[in-house]
Amino acid sequence: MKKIAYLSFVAAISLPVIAVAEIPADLDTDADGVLTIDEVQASFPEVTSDGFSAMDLNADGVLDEDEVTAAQEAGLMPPTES
Ligand SMILES: [Ca+2]
Ligand SMILES: [Ca+2]
Repeated sequence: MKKIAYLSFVAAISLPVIAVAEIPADLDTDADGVLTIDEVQASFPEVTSDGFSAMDLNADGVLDEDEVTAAQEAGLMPPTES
């Protein structure tokens, strides 16, 4: 039973649909669904390029909603009001 519950949990968190979109509209000024460093720094000037790189887990130069969520949970980006 325990293993089945675990697999169900993994399946659940693997479905993007389950995740609430966490890209705040007031940060994503061009509304493309990801945050560039310029968009992040517009709201959080204290975020450095090194800090941005730390948040950009897949190093594609932008933060998607998973990376924003992870960054906020890790305290790298201040939580935003929605
Ligand atoms: Ca954007
Ligand atoms: Ca990224």
